[in-house]
Amino acid sequence: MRSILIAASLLVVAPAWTHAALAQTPSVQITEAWARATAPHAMGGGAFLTLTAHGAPDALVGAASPVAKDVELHETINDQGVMKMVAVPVLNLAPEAPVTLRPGSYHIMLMGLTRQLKPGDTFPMTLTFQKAAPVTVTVTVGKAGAAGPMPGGPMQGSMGNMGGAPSKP
Ligand SMILES: [Cu+2]
Repeated sequence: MRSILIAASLLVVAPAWTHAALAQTPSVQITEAWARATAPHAMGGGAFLTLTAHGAPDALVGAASPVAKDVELHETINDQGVMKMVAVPVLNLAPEAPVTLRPGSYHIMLMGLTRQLKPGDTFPMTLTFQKAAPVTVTVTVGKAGAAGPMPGGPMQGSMGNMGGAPSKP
C-alpha cells in the first residue's frame, strides 16, 4: 500500500516539474480592477486590483495609464496614528498567492489625472512585472468615497508633494 502511495505521488509531481520547465514565461493574472470615482478637478485617484503570479515568483514594478501623468504603487501605513502613503517600488508576488490591492492598503496611485473618473467609466492601465510580460487591464470606475484615504481625505497634502500638479497653498 505504501509503495502504491509513493508511486502515485511521484506521478503527480513529475508532470508538474515538466510543466514548470516548459512554461518559460511566467504570467501574472489580474482580476477585479477598479478605481475610485473622483471629484471634477481632483489631482489624484486610486486604482485597485488583485494580482496572482503563476508558475514562478514575480513582482509588480510599474504601472501606466493614459488617465494619469504618473502612476505609482503606494502603501497606506499607520505611522503613530497618522495615516500616510509611501511609494512602494516593488511589490513581490509569490506564485499562486493572490495579492489584493485595496483602499487603506496597497493601491495604485493615479497622479496628475488627465480627466475626471466617473462611476461606470472604464480606462486602460498597463502593469509591468519583473519577469512576466506587461499586462493591460480595463479598470472600471466605481463609486467615490469607499473606505480609505483617497483624494479629499487626509492624504491630499502629501499627494501634492508626490509629483502631481502643485498643491494649493
Ligand atoms: Cu497613494
